[in-house]
Amino acid sequence: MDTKNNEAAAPKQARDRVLALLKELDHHSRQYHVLDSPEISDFEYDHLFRELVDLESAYPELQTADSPTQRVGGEPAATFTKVRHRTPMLSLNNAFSSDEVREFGTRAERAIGAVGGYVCELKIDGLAMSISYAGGSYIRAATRGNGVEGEDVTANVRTIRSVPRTLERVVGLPDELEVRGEVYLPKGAFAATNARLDEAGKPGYANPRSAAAGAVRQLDPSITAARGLQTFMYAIDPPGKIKNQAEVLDTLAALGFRVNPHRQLAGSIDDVLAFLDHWSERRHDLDYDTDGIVIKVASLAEQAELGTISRAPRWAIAYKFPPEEHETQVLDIHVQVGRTGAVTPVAILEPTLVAGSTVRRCTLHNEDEVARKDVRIGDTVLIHKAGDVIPEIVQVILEKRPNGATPWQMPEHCPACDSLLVREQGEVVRRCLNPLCPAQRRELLIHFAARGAMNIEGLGPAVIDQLIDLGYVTEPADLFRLTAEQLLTLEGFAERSATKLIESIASRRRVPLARFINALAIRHVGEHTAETLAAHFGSIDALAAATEEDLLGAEGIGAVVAAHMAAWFSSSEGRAVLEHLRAAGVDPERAAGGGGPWSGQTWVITGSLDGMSRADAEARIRALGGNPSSSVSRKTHTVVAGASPGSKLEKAQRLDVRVLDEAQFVAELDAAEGSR
Ligand code: 1X8
Repeated sequence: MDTKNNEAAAPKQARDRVLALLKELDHHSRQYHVLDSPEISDFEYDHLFRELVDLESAYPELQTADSPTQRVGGEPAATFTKVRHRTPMLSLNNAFSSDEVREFGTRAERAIGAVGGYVCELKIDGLAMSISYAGGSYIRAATRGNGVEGEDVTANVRTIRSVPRTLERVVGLPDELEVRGEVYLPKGAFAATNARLDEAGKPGYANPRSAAAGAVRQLDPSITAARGLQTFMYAIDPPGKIKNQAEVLDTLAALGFRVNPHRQLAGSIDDVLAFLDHWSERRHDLDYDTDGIVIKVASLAEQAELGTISRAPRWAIAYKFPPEEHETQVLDIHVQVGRTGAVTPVAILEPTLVAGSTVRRCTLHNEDEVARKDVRIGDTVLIHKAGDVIPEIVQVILEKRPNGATPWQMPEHCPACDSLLVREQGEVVRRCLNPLCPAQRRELLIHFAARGAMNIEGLGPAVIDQLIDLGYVTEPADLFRLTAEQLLTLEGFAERSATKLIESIASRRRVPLARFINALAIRHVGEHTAETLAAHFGSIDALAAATEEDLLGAEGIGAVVAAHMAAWFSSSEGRAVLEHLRAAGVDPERAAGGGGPWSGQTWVITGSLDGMSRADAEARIRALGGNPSSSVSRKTHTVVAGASPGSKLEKAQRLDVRVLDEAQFVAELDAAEGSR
């Protein structure tokens, strides 16, 4: 830092603080922008940043050229090619209160005399992206990176359905242009991504933003494609004849982009504040995370007049919603035994309203996590919801810790059956390995009856608990032997409801194979994996007879899942469960995959086909027992390369997978269909 000319001007305290802030911000900026794993909230980061801005403006001699206030964001990661943006992608100054929003308006008005109006838009908590078009065709996509240079993610962004490959014609726009906006993951897709990762035994993402960053940064575009990314675009560069921001949004929509419908033209700052108030309350109702409101001077001419200072425009500001963090108390820490025996500590909380719903408990994941956060019974803690969905303890408020609170310890024995809990090497969870453990049996039965599994209507946890307590049911097969007389002894059952439940159970003797496989609750096998296995093996007998090697031959089944499956089907408990179900008359439907001449084969179509639609081609593959897929791997049976095939063809060639052109494909289809 060059401070030698002004040694005396800034007090040592300020100088030390600036140094500390630079170091801290640099670290967090790298965690966020480069590594996609932030350690502090955006809100905390913004506050540190703001403190630095304030110190630098009070003591300009403390400002250095490499201060984060002088640039925009972090460095791009090394694996993607760098791309220079046509004009820098700016970042926005933040406002944390309505007073600061008013000050923004006052400053703008003072600078140019009068402001004609503002446009308010939701600030999407995603990844800023710049997408280039030439002659109406998609050319390139780049992340924001450091604002000047980003990463080339053309192949990945091409997979996002709401990004048009060709633009609708709009008069008055130049031939070459960049559009800008956010790429994000809807809350539902975030939950699905984490469920799949969990199923595969991999750690999930902390929030939709990092999940979106992870999806955009995949080296294999077919993984990106499967994650369900979405976009909202909000800027055009250069804007051609467009006069104001409302017109920018309308033009983007006319070009074929997805544009957020929630926007407000505001004549005055008071109107702006009404919009902020409205969305502070309503933002949790949306299917995506929004962390604030972007307020822009509407007229592009006024924007140009206001200009940009170093890193941010003077014509826009981001109002940040206060973080939804709440204090509550840890009343107790329970340990919960899951259906696979995994034991999870759960904090029982003083009920608290967070992000639109009441939180009463939250998972502490595992004993290491409890130790890392040092959560103790009686502690006051700060909680929030990751991705607005999953409640989490952010931190313990140590000043409020009661005297005598002791570190929490994981019990040595299962709380339900008292058998010794085992932590296997390399695992973070302890497990109860007793197959007869009542807690596991209960979870297993609940899972068996649940919506994604056998889907037995009217058979929820409360009924299952009573059935277990009364000794009517210990394993899934027992459900199919229940009588109406037995049900009448349960709380809340009458003649009609008892008959209805018996009928609803009986109707589930025949279910699609994938449901049945999922219902067995084998470790690492969830809905998605069950679908794959059903399509590949076709029948429960084929699956039960499969060796570990056979299992590895199914698309997307890795070594861990294959090992667990094989072990389950050869264990005496697993066999007993199956045999008893069979004896009770449960007979899952055969999956289409088992039948035809192409059963067990995975086919991938890339590029476009002349003679038929992709949907028709996939339907014909399926009808022959094959499994159409969107991603190429070593296990792919054949890749069909249509016109202008993508990277999947290259990958097929690299992996030595069989490739057919359209004519060969049609010939094989015809031959196989004839042979049926
Ligand atoms: C960032 C964002 C902007 C908008 C929405 N979401 C964001 N994350 C918008 O203008 N609608 S503008 C922006 C930026 O300029 N850095």
